[in-house]
Amino acid sequence: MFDKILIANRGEIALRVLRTCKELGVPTVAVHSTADADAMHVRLADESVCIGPPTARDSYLNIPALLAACEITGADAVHPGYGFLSENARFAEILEEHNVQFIGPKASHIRLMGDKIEAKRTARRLGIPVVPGSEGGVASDQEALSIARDIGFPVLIKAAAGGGGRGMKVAHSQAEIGAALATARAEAKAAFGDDTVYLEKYLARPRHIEIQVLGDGRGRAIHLGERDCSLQRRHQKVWEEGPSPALNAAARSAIGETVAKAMRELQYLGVGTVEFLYENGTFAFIEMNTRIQVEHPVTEEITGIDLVLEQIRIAAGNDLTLAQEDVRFQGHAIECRINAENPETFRPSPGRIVHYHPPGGLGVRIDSAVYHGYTIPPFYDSLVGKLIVHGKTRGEALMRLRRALDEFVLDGIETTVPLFQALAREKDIIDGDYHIHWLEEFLARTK
Ligand code: MV4
Repeated sequence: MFDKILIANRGEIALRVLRTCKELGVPTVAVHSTADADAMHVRLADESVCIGPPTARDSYLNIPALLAACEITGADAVHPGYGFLSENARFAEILEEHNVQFIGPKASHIRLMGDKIEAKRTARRLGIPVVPGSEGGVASDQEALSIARDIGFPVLIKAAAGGGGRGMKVAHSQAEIGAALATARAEAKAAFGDDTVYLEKYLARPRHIEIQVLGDGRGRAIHLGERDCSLQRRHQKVWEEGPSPALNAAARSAIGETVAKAMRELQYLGVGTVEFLYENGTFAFIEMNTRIQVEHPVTEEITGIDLVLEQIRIAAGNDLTLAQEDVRFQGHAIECRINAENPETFRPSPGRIVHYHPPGGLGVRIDSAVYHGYTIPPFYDSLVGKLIVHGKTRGEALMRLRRALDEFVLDGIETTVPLFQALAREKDIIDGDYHIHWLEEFLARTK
């Protein structure tokens, strides 16, 4: 096991990693910007190092400062959390060059999945169903048109360096394809410095279902079921749950086994999430994330497996000891991302928290780093905490969610709690009848 783990992150995920380190008995180092001197992760870590000014580029993304912090404290491993440097292959390599273990996948796999064309090519080669479209990048209007005629309109142009929805353009007909291609290319060039684009069949109202995987880098890999993350706004997930209301046990193990087999072949190491669009009973791969995700507690609640513990054990060179048969899915979990935002306009609402009393009781988990009197700084994302409920059935989880939300006291700032109180009482949500555009349509009609 590692001698000391440095956590290159802040907020609730820094705390989440700290908790597992404490359970493992591994000493921890927190890093923080000058804006985060009062943060909970700094208080709970064994040691802390200030790594720079508030701007993330100068602190949480500052690789030389992080290396210096490892050197000063003697940390022999770094957990990157999510966001920041978590999917930076170069960071993983640099740590390795300095004999510090990156707690995450092999740099080659991070790089592979960062290129959306290569990721899709790999998925296809490994037998994972993909969205119909171009084999690689599209070079010309003629090529795009020819593929679009083959697969049928509408089509979607995506950036190879993209992901997260930036630089996507829909073309509904032949007449729109030239402009869509030009706009997508220009946006991709501006955003990522790479104008490579590819083309896919546009799926109108799919669900977003992602499969959690775990591999040891030596050919053992399992799946931990799925999360349904269809409820999102502007590509920000809002509500995630598992199992998906759209799948039965047979569909789950079929797609799960397909993905696990692919990860064995790839010799994937660490945790990963394989993202699909799901429409008319069909899965179509879009992307793979090579980090621990915000919504990982949904999987932890339904499997009882500590994903951060597995990440650390595997990064330390241990074999995967969990077999697929050991994974038993129990009940249903729902996560709500509570943001410091106006629940109607979604305008950020940083500031001081006065009166904080989070809900508790059976089946209620709060992953948050805020406390009574804490001031949320304006420099980072607006996640205040995650409320995760678990129940024997989806109905019980929903009942518990309504109860927990009504119990929540978090004053001094605006939060999205009222949005979740409304969602947990909506018929379509109660019926599990939603897709990736449902939330934005709901917000437009209740405005
Ligand atoms: C799509 C799609 C429809 N058809 N691909 C958006 C983010 C990026 N990760 C992939 N995205 C989409 N790709 C095809 N072929 C619709 C989306 C999409 C979406 C996907 C998942 C969750 C929310 C979304 C919201 C809008 C569009």
